[in-house]
Amino acid sequence: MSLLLNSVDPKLITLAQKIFDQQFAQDPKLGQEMDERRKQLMFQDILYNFNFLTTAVTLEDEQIFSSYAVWLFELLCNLMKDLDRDRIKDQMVHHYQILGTFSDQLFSPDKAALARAYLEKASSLTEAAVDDYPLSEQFLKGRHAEIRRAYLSALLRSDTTGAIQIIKEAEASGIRLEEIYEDIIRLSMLEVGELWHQNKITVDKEHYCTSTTQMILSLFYPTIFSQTGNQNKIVTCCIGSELHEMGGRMVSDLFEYHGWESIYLGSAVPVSSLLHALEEHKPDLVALSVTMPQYLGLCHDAVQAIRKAFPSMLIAVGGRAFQTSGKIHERWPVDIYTELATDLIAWADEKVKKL
Ligand code: B12
Repeated sequence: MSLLLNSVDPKLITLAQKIFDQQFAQDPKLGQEMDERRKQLMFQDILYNFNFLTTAVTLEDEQIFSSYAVWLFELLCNLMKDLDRDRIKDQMVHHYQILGTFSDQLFSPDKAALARAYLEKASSLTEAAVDDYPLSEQFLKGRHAEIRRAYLSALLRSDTTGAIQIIKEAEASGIRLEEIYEDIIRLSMLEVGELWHQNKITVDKEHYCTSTTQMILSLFYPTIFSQTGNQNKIVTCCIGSELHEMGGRMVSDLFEYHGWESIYLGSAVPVSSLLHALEEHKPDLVALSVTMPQYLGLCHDAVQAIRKAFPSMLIAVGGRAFQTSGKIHERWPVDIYTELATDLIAWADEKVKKL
């Protein structure tokens, strides 16, 4: 988008410069985010915004500016992939606020009020557009779809209090902990991954979603760790340099909730350390979690080493990596693979009872 500056009224250029300067003065982050090229485009966009606002106000057609605001937001999101949609929304809303304070200089008094109303509408539409992008069918359909949508939306707006509230309300409404874990939190994290993969959210937003979700999981610990035990023990860990530890954590938590004693070793556990822990704790079941397919080889090594050292110990494998394989677990000396932690619990409760 380029405007021929020399064809623009010099008064508008002066006004645009004031708005531009004010936005940079009031928002120190902007200086780091905008290189020279972006600054030039932003300046041109201010003039472009004047144009659209003037057309809408003169014709008294609010939609002209509203449609433009949503279009501009999506354009900027595509142009500034390093910035989060939430951040670009903040920039735009801030811009519309400043523009509103200059409306008396752009319009006659009666039209200035109209301009401010249009700018407010543009701000609220831009706010709504932040999480207006296609979500996967798996995410949108099925049990508790509305709650997970609300949860994801709170996360994407960095609304920590709202995210906690949604999960607490789900718990208070009687939804089972297993369903909160698997239907709401697990599927929301899966969608976070999809959005990151499609470049719709930045790495820092994905990290925030993860750390907030981990904090929210910890809110259940007083409940989880106050269940009466059944003498069964499980050791869970992630193999290789695996940093994805929330799946293993959920497996461990849900077993603890079902009365098992759970020992979770966390992420990136070397096989020798795992064997040491198994020697110490002598669990009924060891559950290995793999998310990244490149650690399947190490998981296979771990399975063989466990079989050799503890021939009668039950071994379960799971995690996203197995879903990307051609049922590789069927060729391994493991007792079971399940997709979900809850399926493993149902199997393990029965199996350990019979042993
Ligand atoms: C959060 C996250 C991260 C975080 C993890 C932080 C943490 N503390 O865990 C961080 C930022 C570290 C990360 C890093 C990376 N990530 Co990442 N990450 C994710 C994300 C968004 C969510 C993972 C998660 O927590 N899911 C929620 C849990 C609860 O679900 P789950 O793991 O599936 O577990 C459930 C079941 O699978 C099962 N289960 C799990 N384990 C077991 C075990 C047993 C025995 C059983 C029975 C069941 C079971 O039970 C759980 C509950 O039901 C996923 C998206 C996704 N689709 O999973 C991407 C994702 C896994 N990451 C991906 C990538 C590419 C990476 C990086 C390579 C990015 C990079 N360039 O650096 C690195 C690799 C790091 C490494 N060496 O491991 C890709 C992997 C693609 C691929 N090729 O396979 C994904 C799929 C994103 C995507 N859509 O592209 N990531």
